[in-house]
Amino acid sequence: MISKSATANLPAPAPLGNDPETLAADIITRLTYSIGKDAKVAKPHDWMTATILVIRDRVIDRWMASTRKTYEEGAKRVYYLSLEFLIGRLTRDAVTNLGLLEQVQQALNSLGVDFDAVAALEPDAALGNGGLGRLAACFMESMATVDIPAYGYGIRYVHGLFKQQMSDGWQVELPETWLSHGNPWEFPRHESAYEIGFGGTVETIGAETGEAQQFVWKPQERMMAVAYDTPVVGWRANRVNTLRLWTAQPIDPILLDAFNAGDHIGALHESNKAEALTQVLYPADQTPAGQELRLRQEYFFSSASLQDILRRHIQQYGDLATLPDKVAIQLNDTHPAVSVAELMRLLIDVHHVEFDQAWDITRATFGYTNHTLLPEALESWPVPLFERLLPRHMQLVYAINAKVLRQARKERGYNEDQIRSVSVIDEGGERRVRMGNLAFIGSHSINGVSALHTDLMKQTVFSDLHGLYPDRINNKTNGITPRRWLMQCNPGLFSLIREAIGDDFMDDAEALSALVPYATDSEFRARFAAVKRDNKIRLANLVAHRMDIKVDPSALFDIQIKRIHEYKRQLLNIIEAVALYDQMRSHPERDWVPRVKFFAGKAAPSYHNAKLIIKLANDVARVINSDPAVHGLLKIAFIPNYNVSLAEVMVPAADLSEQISTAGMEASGTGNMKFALNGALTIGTLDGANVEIKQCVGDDNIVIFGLTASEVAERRATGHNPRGIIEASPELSQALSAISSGVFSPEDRNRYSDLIAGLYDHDWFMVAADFDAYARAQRQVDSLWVDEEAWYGRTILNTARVGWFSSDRTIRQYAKEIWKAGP
Ligand code: B1N
Repeated sequence: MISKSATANLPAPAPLGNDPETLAADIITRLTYSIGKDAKVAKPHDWMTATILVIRDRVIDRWMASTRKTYEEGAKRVYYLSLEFLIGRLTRDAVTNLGLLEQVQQALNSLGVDFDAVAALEPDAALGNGGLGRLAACFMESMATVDIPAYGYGIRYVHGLFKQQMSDGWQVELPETWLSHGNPWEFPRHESAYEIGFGGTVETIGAETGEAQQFVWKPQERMMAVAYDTPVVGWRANRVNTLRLWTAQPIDPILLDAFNAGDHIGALHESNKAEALTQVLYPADQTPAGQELRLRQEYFFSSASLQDILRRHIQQYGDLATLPDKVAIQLNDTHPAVSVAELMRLLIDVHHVEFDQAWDITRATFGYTNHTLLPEALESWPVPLFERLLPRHMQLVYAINAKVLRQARKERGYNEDQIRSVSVIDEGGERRVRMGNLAFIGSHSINGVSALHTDLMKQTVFSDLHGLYPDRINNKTNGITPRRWLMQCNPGLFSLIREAIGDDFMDDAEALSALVPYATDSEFRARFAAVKRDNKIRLANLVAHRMDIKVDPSALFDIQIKRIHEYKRQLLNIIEAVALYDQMRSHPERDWVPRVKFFAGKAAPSYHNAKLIIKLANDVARVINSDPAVHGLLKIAFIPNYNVSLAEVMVPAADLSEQISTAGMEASGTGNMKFALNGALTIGTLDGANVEIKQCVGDDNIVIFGLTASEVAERRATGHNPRGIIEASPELSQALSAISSGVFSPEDRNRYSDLIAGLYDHDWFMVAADFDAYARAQRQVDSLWVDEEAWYGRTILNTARVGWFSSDRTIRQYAKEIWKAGP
């Protein structure tokens, strides 16, 4: 044991040099003494690990200083609870934010090693499915940038999102193993471990004696949550925050009694069960994943995080009454919503706070962000399951619910329909616990992620809760970090902008507006076009190498990258490609604009239609790409295994960004922001943040089409006749009959008949309803494209006017309006 007096006079760590020579020497030192490799035989992975360790060392002083400062100032801490953090690679991010990119590049050069090659070896940490997880990652970087003392809490999945392979055009899922070479960015914290329980019974004490009753949960199963910390470096490294991910471990790695009795496998049962909990990320993005393991993951990370938060608070302040003054906890969707009941349990059962006070503390501490209104994505758990795993939480949920319903009846005069809608328990059919309602009533702030989405929240799923608590719902339009999504992914554009308008935009993305006058400067337009061309050549090389598809970089690059989902309407895009192909073949004499349609994205493994849409894209690509009749004027490429790193190559190469969801269904979108920032025009519906992007870039610099959210709602309510619409559109009918009759699937002519029949019968996603408008909008894009000068004028205005969509702005709004934290 090291005593306090012995630690008082310890020397400070030796200062670290940041010049290329010192960095090079340190890399060699790490290679030798941390990895145990001679530079002469070191493998590329060894260089990567040594480089990361050297960069990591440069982060640590700032990290410790940030932690110390928060403590000394008694500053409020923000905790972002999320089941997903789609962080991607960290090295380029850290080195850019430290301002050491050039020095590290030179250091490695002097050792005969290429930084880009080393950086490319880092596995892409895919601890998330899509936009929700990537938003959490952008927020982490922005919270460090705008100097908010923040912790991200999540799960350290051993297997992140599956690897997507194409087998004869079908998606096949393979396990992803990002930790197989170790993870030099993380620090295991075996001392930060908490016990997590499941199941068992609740005992009541004090019932007979007339004293205040106490409840003691006796879980049947117990395991440990152990922390792994990753530093998150903010821009210019002013602050370094912590991403703390939990891993499950057994309390007893091996059951000695069973082992000694000869049951060597049974002795490992508990151990295996604990470890299974944090093995894999659920690959269901907005598709139901209602298994018990998911609820276990949710409770596991919520409980560990709350225990950690309370320990830190009590250690510094000694008293839980001050919790809301010093702690803000943001629930990233309903995945951590069981935290509401867990905080109540910890306050009441463990810290002996009285119920009403515990409820006040809870509501004042939590904020809840809703990311979707899709009914199938709104989490709810069968009451019997919830009760079996979390018996004490079930009691608390009933008690909280009773309190809210009493208030709704008494103070607001709610009728029985309204009571049914605000209740945490869904009583229609099998009784279920609604996690959205629990998160809502347990939070002082409920936010949507775009202006339209927030309005729809008030009007639809939460209308009666909104009536009960009219000041709680607010909007925080999403954002993206301009460090990763401009400076790092598009160095050519970054330098061009810097040369033109100076450095201000590096600290304030809205200063990009200084580019507006350059939109009419023909020399600047030409240079902007040249940067775009270089980025397109890079993407063209990628598809040539990876897929053996040849594309012409002077063609219009039209890109749709996101999860594959019917509401996102990749199908609309593919059908339009088929219709265009028909037209090109029937009218070879016309001046067709050369186009490459790129797709990438993963489908939930259980989502049949989404997987079929991937196969269709590949089938259509095969036919069109090899048809000499179109003279290469139309090409299609579905690039496998979409991830953050692939997005970093595709986004800067886009001329056209496809944001074509059925209006009212995409809560915000964030890809739309990345493309606009990198100088692409958007073709899109008035959905999610597209509405606000349009307001920023101006109507002439975006191509909007299709039904509005209220028109969609009205058609769904009054009945929609897709068959009539299809029959009235010769282009659409022809494309649909080609697909459903097997023109693209001669080996299985009925492959798409059900998919297409769905469009004739109900067309829930308004593909038929929006087709003509979409096809017209695409031809309008063609006509804009041919006026090259004007095209680049418009794209420059996109870059210039979307600085507002920086996640720094979003985070400042959360900090000021929800968390009451930060400078
Ligand atoms: O969250 C993003 C938004 O930009 C997107 O529009 C929205 O679709 C996305 C269950 C989700 N909403 N809901 C999810 C993810 C995983 C899961 O298991 C739901 N993802 C979104 C950021 O606000």
